[in-house]
Amino acid sequence: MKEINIINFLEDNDIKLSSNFKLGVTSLPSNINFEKKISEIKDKQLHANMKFTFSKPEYSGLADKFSWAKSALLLTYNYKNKTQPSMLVSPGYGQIARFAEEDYYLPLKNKILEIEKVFENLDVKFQSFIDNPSHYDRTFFVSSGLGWQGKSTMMLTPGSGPWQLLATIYVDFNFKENKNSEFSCGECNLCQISCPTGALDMDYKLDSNKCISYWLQSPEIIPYEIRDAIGNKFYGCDDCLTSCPPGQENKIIVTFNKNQRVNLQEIIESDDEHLLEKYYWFYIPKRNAEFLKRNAIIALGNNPDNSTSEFFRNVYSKFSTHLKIYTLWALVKNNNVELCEQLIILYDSGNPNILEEYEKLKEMISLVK
Ligand code: B12
Ligand code: SF4
Ligand code: SF4
Repeated sequence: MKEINIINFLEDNDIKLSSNFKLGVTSLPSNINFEKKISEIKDKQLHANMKFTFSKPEYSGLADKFSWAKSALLLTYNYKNKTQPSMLVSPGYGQIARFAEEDYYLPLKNKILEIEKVFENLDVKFQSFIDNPSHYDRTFFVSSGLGWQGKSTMMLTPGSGPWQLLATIYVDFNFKENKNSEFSCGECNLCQISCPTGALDMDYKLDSNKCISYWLQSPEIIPYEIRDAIGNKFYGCDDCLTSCPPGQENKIIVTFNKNQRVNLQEIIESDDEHLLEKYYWFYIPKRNAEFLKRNAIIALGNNPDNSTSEFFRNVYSKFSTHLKIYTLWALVKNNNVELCEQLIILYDSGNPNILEEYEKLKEMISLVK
């Protein structure tokens, strides 16, 4: 059967792809199956017990899911502008990773909807996936010629590097396949050196147990050494992306993007509903705003300003035990053991969880005293 070029097909159907979008095609069946690799990560416990694609690797990792599908389209959205974020965040402020500075999945979803409409009108069967637990989004990236997988595990394209989000459409239509690209990381290992926790010490494998991006989305209690490594990060981590040379080919202008900086005291004092609405596109465990406030307390502990201790003194009594635990850590971290002890005596001398935490903190206190 005659194969159609996807770009011509979209043009004929009045769909324009701006330069932020790239599109690759893999013919199906493809014989690609990532089940083994995803299971290997899971078996070695590198997935930190996350569910997502790890729940059913035999399905999420399978490229040939649908017997009716003849092609898989991989659409990518480059969310990087011609500017680089500055790492210099003022005291009292936290950082949001670039993929989450606004809802960048929205332009991708809208473009997918536009393409779906064309298939609908032509009565062609399709199935799309974007950041869906049932589908490993990186499946067709290499086979459709868009680039390669880096040692950071990120999918990279010359020019946009890792700064891209991925979506897939399975379709019952024969499109002309793209060729595999022949790029690689070569001898580079800058992402591995830049990762503050050593989460990328094994080439091409991420140990999520050490990944800051994972911990800032986790409902578990964050270990002390990870809290230290989080620095001023409030949501997401970009250290293995900012260091990646293929993402730096544009002229770099260091600038502040206002959407990337957050006033941490404001976050901590915000109304829960307001926070959930403001950051509706964030992955927040159980949609509980408490976890965003936890992240903000850690970032403030690592990046305090002159008013931080006084602020914690004023808000402490209103906090849940969970947030108090992080606040006490933040005070000890900033050498304010006296205030830490005062607050416990004042409000929590009968709270076994706080007393237990204080025992652990004493080890830290012996180091800072
Ligand atoms: C779970 C998840 C996470 C977890 C785990 C990430 C991970 N690397 O697995 C956490 C919370 C840590 C995370 C963090 C981030 N994520 Co995330 N995440 C996902 C999700 C939901 C599933 C990923 C998955 O299935 N992992 C399973 C493991 C097994 O896959 P893998 O790491 O790619 O492993 C492969 C390699 O190890 C490879 N391999 C093994 N040995 C070898 C050897 C060689 C030589 C080679 C070449 C390969 C290789 O085989 C494995 C299987 O293919 C996807 C969305 C989706 N539904 O797919 C988004 C996704 C991967 N995340 C994305 C983003 C943007 C991020 C962050 C950048 C966000 C941020 N700034 O904080 C970070 C990046 C961290 C990093 N270095 O990966 C994008 C990545 C886009 C891209 N360009 O690759 C995705 C695809 C979402 C999307 N739709 O765009 N994420
Ligand atoms: S996201 Fe941050 S912590 Fe995770 S692997 Fe990349 S640099 Fe390391
Ligand atoms: S920083 Fe270097 S090694 Fe890491 S993903 Fe980018 S090119 Fe590959």
